[in-house]
Amino acid sequence: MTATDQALRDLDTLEAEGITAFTSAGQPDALEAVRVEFLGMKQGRVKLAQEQLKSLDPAAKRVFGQRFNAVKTALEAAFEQAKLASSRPTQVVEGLDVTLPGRRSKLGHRHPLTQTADELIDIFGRLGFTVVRGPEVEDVHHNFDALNIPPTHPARDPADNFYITDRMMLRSQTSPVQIRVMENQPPPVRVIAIGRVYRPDAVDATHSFMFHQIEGLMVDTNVTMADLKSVLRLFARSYLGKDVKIRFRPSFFPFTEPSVEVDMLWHGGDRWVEMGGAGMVDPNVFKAVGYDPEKVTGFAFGLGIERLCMRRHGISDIRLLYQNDTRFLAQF
Ligand code: FA5
Repeated sequence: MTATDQALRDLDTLEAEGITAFTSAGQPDALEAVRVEFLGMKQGRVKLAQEQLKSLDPAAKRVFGQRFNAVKTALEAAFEQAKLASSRPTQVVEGLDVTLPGRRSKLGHRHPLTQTADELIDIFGRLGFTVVRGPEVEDVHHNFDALNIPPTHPARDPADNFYITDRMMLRSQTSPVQIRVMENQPPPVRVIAIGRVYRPDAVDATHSFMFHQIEGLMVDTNVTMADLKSVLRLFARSYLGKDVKIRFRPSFFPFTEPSVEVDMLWHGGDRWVEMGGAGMVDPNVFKAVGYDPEKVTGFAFGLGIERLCMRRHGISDIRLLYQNDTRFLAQF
């Protein structure tokens, strides 16, 4: 390697080390020390490199001189830039202390009613029920007629329902989904339907004008009332705990015969609250959907989801579920 080559290499090293030193200097004191080391007038490394020029022959001088000037300019620029950066304050915004720890943003989660619905789907899924859906804006035929509820029945009173037209309404129960399923598939059937229902009920601790129901329907050969009771007991124990007490009361629904109402012992243990209605599918309903009541039997049930959720979590008032108060919702 010639002396010129060596001198050019030294210039490369000088440039690389100088730029690194300027960029990492940081504080003004350190930067000044780096400036003296590289750009100092007397003993600076740039000055010393310039001294080398003198000993080179004219041809080498031209090559070395050009490169030397470039290195010197680069280092001066690096110094100016570092000086600017070091004089910039690190905490510029008034009233903002950037050294304080950050504020954690709150993570949302599923509403307790959605959690309840998901758990019910899970429990009934293990019992072999699949999920189906039906419309919330329903026709009177599916909400009443096909369910064996005659035109004169008090349940159809306009004061007790949200009619949209003579033929259409907001469904008052999830039972019309039973009809829609049976119209579209032959037996056997084992389904649940979850969704909103609407009734102009007076609002109190256990009643709302919009609430959710879970409907269950099982149709096969030889389905009995004993199957209905076991499924509902199994479900109640799974969702509300092994020591939950439920009772069946004889009742009447036009679309089941016999019919029962199912109560659960409320939290606190001092009163029974109705959880839902159930029964054996009435032969007239089977006829309306084209099933042969001589060949199949089935049970159906419809439970109030809000009340199940309230019993499970010890919630005393249904309105709490609809107020969207995050202090309440954050507990679930
Ligand atoms: C029915 O709606 C029947 N369709 C249930 C049924 C299905 C019977 C299949 C037989 C076969 P009922 O009106 O009782 O039944 O309502 C069922 C449940 O919904 C009640 O037990 C209660 O838990 C809940 N529920 C009724 N009204 C309200 C309300 N206004 N607010 C909150 N929950 C209610």
